[in-house]
Amino acid sequence: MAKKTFLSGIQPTNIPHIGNYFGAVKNWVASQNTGEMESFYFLADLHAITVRQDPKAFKNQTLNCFALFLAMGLEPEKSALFVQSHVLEHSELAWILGCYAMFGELSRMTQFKDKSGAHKEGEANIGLFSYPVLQAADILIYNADFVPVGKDQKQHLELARNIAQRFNSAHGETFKLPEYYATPNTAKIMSLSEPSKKMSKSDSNPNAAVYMLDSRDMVIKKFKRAVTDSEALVEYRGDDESKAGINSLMSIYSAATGKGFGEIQSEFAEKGYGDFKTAVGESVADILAPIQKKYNEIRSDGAFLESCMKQGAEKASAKARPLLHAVREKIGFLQL
Ligand code: AQP
Repeated sequence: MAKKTFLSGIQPTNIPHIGNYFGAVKNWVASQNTGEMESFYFLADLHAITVRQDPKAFKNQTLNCFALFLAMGLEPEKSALFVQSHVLEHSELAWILGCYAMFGELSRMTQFKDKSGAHKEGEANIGLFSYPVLQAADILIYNADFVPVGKDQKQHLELARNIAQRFNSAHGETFKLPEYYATPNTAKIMSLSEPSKKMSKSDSNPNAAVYMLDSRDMVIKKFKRAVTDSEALVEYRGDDESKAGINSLMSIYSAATGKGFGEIQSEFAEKGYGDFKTAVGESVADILAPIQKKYNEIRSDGAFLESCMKQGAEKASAKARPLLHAVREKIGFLQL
């Protein structure tokens, strides 16, 4: 039986944080290692230019993120690891699918409404508007079965399904309809300074997120400053908003140590938040240390990085090309 296809991406707009690791990449590595699915993981650099990037810093950041992908355990032999702009089929299919997406449906995307709100009326770029069409192309070009999107992206996945259905009904069965994938045991990691918000790469407060390349001292310091409450009780109460900070720190400690909430509660029953925060910081720094060591080795080997990127782009393109060929044929493009 053919393996199911699993796809996910991340923008190289900043160094990934522990939310990206515990909530996504760690699971990607586990899934890759079972070998049960054919996996595609990419750096979404085309998506990243909806916000103006400094070219030199952008190149450097993309290399950093690719090296980090490898350091976190993704392997080019087991998964297709690539940079989105290296696989030209994404852009071509995005243009085609844009002709099967409706202005009205794109205007209803809440992420566009939120992000375009930061611009003056009429000044949000077209890339921001058609972002979900490119996302549909990313997914449909590999006939992906599963896409592990967060809640904020569910609407985009729905759109990808609608576009696929529209194309299929016009030209006959071409695209598989992708399914939302809820990764089991996924931790949602919250901001350290505003625990009601998710930890985010684009947060302007550097203390809100712990980045994968933060030093041990920095990690411990950030956890010491994390917002909690005045109750001084290490107890998980999921539906109590006043405990959002402690709930989140307990989730992080649990993700880093594998301990359950009950066990954590007992461990810190007689201790204050200071001890608990130090323990969380140390447990996270222990996870980051070997990743950072590997990262430093990989990042300094430019030739190795480039060969891994090429390998990934070829793997991805080999899968995408036949489908794009079929799409071109169905549309009636002349093919050379
Ligand atoms: N805080 C989080 N907790 C758990 N999982 C998370 N992910 C992101 N933040 C958390 C998971 O990481 C993958 C990539 O998500 P992303 O939102 O960083 O993706 P992006 O396309 O790179 O988006 P932005 O807009 O660049 O990020 P932000 O909003 O951080 O500024 C996903 O699997 C996600 O679920």
